Amino acid sequence: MKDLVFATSNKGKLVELQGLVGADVHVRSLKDFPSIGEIPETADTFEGNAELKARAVAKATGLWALADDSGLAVDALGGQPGVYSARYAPTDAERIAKLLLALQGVPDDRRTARFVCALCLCSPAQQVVFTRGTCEGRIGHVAKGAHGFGYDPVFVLADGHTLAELTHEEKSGLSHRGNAFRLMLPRLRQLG
Ligand code: ITT
Repeated sequence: MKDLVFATSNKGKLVELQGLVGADVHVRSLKDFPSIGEIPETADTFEGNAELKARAVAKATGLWALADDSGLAVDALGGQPGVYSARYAPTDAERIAKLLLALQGVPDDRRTARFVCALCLCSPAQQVVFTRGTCEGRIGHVAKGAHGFGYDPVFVLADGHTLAELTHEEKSGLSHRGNAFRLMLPRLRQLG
């Protein structure tokens, strides 16, 4: 069985990705490699940041590394918070409050948004491949639901439910991370 390190310290992402991989790959996380520490996300694209993280972790561990960079692009805010989604405010609750305030008075038909996820897989020899997944929706007016993480409670799908009202399995079936991951799966099954 191959070892794969998920280059993330976000527990919500790890839970989602672990559920997607299945039994063929032995998944480790950055918790198994505490000496690696925080990897600065200095790029201005999702792919650029995913690559920085995947390369750093593959280099430090000598193992295959998979990293995601993801975020929320809100049309009425010109695509913000985008790659700055994690840094938009200090906590999930404050990020949601800031987003709802920024969209105050914006009608439903102009609250369209999408989650974007870039995945980068890096080999022990530093070869990289990328996939990208998206998930379309709009920003609601109040937080709803207790599952998921981040902006999930205000991200409303076409059927009116928020992502936070879905189970892990339901979310993975349609999420940006799930979509990017499914595109990466054939490559993960052939880790050499
Ligand atoms: P790592 O860099 O350690 O992976 P992070 O939280 O800093 O963790 P990102 O830089 O990729 O991750 O930031 C993505 C942010 O976008 C994340 O913190 C959430 O606020 C938001 N986000 C991404 N995917 C999400 C999802 O599936 N549901 C809700 N919010 C999400």
